[in-house]
Amino acid sequence: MILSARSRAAAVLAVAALLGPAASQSAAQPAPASAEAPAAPDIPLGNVKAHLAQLQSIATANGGNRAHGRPGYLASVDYLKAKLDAAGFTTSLQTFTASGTTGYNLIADWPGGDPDQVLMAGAHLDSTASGPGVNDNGTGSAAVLETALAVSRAQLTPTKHLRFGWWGAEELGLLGSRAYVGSLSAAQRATFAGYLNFDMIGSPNPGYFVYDDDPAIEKTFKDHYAGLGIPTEPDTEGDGRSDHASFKNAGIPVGGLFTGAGNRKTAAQAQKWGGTSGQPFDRCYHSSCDTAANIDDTALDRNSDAVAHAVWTLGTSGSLGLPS
Ligand code: DTR
Ligand code: CA
Ligand code: ZN
Ligand code: ZN
Repeated sequence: MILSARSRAAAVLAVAALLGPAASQSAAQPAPASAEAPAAPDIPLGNVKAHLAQLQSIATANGGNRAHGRPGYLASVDYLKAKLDAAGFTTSLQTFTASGTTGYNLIADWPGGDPDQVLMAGAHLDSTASGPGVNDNGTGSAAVLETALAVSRAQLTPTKHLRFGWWGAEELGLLGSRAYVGSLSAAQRATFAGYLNFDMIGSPNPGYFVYDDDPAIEKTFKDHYAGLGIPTEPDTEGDGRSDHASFKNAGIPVGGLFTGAGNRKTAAQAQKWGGTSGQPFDRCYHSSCDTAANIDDTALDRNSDAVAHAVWTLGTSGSLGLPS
């Protein structure tokens, strides 16, 4: 399938390779709905951190970043794709052109589930040119990867069709996710039950922000955190500033998690979450010091578990309030 030409100020998109249409997945496992939804696994923090260490090494070996159009970006894609292929996912690389340079989205489909109810989880994989981008957004990328690998370890048979995505060129203006959504036909867009976005989920002075968007998705995250006794707040650093906006603009229900970027933690927030008031959630946001040391392990562990919780809960339910 080839994209029809779309004019955009910042990017000319040309899709070279796309995931197959949803219909082609219906021949896979019929995904019997079990009486009780299986419990989500505890995502091992060590596994997530091992992915971050690899992304840091990739940046170090490639001029200190993993930015769009730089070799560290494609090396990051290669690292994830090899893991997903080995775990039994059907992967595809979608190419697009942004700022005159080829960009890449990595898409991974888990065989089975209802092709007319796609639940997608995603994260941008590019950094800025300023640094390795381990919190922004190695954390979201690694948590989504490890959740996908946990789906494989569990050999999950979800009711919904599970798809995972890693976006290129988010830092240039959500360009990879816009290319992906723009490549979908109206019929394909209508198959999406929801899109879950994870961008910066291990900030070193963390907040626990849940996107205030689709109510059913938001409730899934909030209930999870309430059960752990961890207070959450709606995202405060600007709606529409990550890849979920591309999906929301196409009418797809969205949600996600965030631990904060350059904004400063208030005294009230430090009281409820710990950390340092008056300091940024991530003092290394878009800087060379966004390294493997720029992570709060507890926040990363909790949010990685929350990613898996949402994929399991929403992916194995009937509708849970999501449109079917
Ligand atoms: N898109 C981000 C940072 C960011 C700012 N506000 C939000 C809200 C929700 C998620 C992410 C963000 C970046 O990549 O720089
Ligand atoms: Ca865990
Ligand atoms: Zn960023
Ligand atoms: Zn980001």
